[in-house]
Amino acid sequence: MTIFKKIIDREIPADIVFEDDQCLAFRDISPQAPTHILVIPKKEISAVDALSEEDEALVGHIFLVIRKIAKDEGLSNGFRVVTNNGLLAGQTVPHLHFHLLGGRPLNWPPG
Ligand code: DGP
Repeated sequence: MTIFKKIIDREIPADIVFEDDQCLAFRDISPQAPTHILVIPKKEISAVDALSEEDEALVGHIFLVIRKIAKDEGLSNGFRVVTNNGLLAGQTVPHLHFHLLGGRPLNWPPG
């Protein structure tokens, strides 16, 4: 069981900003920008490369939730959505998550 599943199950606390039947959003414990929120499916999917066709609507739903949270956070001037997949990308928690980053200029390319 990952730490994110424990957050979903309320076994460990998190600063939750949004929840519905399919997903949960909470502030990252180690924020890299003034707004740094993780949006995760409640379904235990380890990473992008573990997605299957049945997850298509779920991922679309998560992006609409990201859009809503970005609005709520006042990120009208821009924001970034990042998903790390696997070792070389630096994924540390094997539960699919989308980083929503904003509130400062974001450099490109990323590291
Ligand atoms: P990644 O490197 O893409 O796997 O990002 C994992 C993120 O999860 C990282 O930015 C830190 C965050 N994180 C890890 N453990 C916790 C936790 O217990 N609570 C919260 N809120 N965030 C966590």
